[in-house]
Amino acid sequence: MRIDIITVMPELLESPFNHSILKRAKERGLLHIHLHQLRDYAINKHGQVDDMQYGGGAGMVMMCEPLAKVIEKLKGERDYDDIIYLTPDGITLHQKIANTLSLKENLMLICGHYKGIDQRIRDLYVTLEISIGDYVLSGGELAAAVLVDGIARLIPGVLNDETSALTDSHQDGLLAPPIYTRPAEFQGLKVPEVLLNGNFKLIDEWREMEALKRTQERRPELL
Ligand code: 6GU
Repeated sequence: MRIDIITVMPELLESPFNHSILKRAKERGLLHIHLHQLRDYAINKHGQVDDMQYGGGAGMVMMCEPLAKVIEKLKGERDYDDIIYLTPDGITLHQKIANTLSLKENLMLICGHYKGIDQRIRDLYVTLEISIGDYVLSGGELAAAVLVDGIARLIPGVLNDETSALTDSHQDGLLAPPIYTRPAEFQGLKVPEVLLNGNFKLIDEWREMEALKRTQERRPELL
């Protein structure tokens, strides 16, 4: 999968993709991330990419021309499955969306800043608008990092134990059950007996029950 990210702050996105699973995905050639500095497509030599909004009001708007220029350039080089704008008024990111996007070949991500981008770029180019939750971030970069992480770990071959994504919270519509490792007793708290006896049928049943219980307690609307 190739992901092109358009941003005025590429430095903010360099580190998140160079650790752990995403790093491995890149090293295995399963994920290619390309950062594009929007200011390289600015309307003048001052690197201007934003302007005041029509109708008045506080906050700058990211202008059409620089965005159109970089989007057109990239579109001329390959076909994109989706051009995604990260925005708090998009659809809320959900595991199903991550699953779907993990099967794509080429994605383009646009990170907004200030008040956001000119509506005409959304009308002309954007095919999917995603928010990562009902709260406000100061830009789309951290949301893009969240989205890329959520997608990349689902690309076939990225996770070492192929089944491990299947038991994540949310993958089967339930929260994950409690998990334990050594020691068998810590500060008086014992690992549940069922996990120690090697009866995998019982263990599966226990995990299923605990997942249901946890979901019922914390996120009943998921059931
Ligand atoms: Cl995608 N962008 C910004 N700026 N804030 C957000 C968001 C995105 N998702 C939730 N809050």
